[in-house]
Amino acid sequence: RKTQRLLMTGAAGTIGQQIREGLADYAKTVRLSDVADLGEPGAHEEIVTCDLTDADAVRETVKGCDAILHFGGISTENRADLIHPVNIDGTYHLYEAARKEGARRILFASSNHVIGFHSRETRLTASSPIRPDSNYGVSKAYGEALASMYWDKYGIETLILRIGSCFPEPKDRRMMATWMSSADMLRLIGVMLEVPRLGCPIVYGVSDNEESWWDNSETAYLGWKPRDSSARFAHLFADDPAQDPDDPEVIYQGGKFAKAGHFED
Ligand code: NAI
Ligand code: 15L
Repeated sequence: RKTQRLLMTGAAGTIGQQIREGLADYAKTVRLSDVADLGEPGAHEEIVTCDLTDADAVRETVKGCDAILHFGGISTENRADLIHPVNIDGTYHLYEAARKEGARRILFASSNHVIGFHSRETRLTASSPIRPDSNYGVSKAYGEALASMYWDKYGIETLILRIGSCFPEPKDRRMMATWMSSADMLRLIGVMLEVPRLGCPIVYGVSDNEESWWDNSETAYLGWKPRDSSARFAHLFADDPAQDPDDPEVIYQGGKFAKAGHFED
C-alpha cells in the first residue's frame, strides 16, 4: 500500500534539496518541515515550519503521517550545548510524536561519525561497536539507541542509516570512499517504505565506491544495492598532494571530525 502521507524533517537541507522532487514517487502527500525556508509547495506537497526543540509543534507536524524521514538536526560538529537540544531532545520529541500519533515507520538519518574513530583499515558491519568521533557523533548514537528502544518496546520500525557523504559530488579524497548519491538514497527510501518487514536495521549509506570501509551484508534481506559509484569523480583529486599517513584525518574513518576539539579554540 502506497504511503499516504510521508513527512521529511530537515527538508530544506543539503539532502532534502537533492531528494525532494523524487519523494513524489513514494507517497500520495509529502509533508516537508524545517525551520528554514522551503519555498512554495508543489502539487503533492505540504510545508510545515517546525522547530524540533518544540515538542508540541513536533507532535502537530507528525499528526496524520504514516511514515517519517527524520533528517532535521545539526549536521556538523559543534559545542554539545548547541547540538543536544536539536539532535537529542528533538529526536526524542519526534519518536514520542510518532508513538502517540501512530506513525509506524521511520528513517533516522544517522551518520558515519557514530563509528568515526575506527581506523580505515577496519571493515565495519552493522554489528561493529560504535566509536563516535565527535559531540555530533555521540548525539547520533543517542538517536540510534532511541530507535532501537522504540522498536523493541513499541514496535515502531526504523531504518537507521549511517550516511557517509551525501552531496552532489565528493568534496575531497576521503569522500571517494564515503560518497552516497542522491539516487541511491532515494532507492533506499523506496525500499524502506515498501519492504514488508523492516525491523530496525543499521545500514551504511554509501554508494558502490571502489574504496570501501563498510559492509552491508547483514542487512541484505532488504534487497537494497547501491548502483552509483564515486569512480567518475576520481579526476577531481588526481592532482592533490600526497596525504600524510599519520594525520588523524587520514587514519580515521571520520576524517576531520576525529580531530580533537577541532570546533573550538
Ligand atoms: P543540513 O544541515 O543541510 O540540513 C539539516 C536541516 O535541519 C537544515 O535545513 C536545518 O534548517 C534543519 N534544522 C536544524 N535545526 C533545526 C531545528 N531546531 N528544528 C528544525 N529543523 C532544524 O544537513 P544535510 O546534509 O541535509 O543532512 C541531513 C541529515 O542527515 C542531518 O541529520 C545530518 O546529520 C545527516 N547526515 C548527513 C550527511 C551528509 O552527507 N549530508 C552525512 C551523515 C549524516
Ligand atoms: C556528516 O555526518 C555530516 O552531516 C556531513 O556534513 C558530512 O561531513 C559527512 O558526515 C561526512 O562524513 O562526510
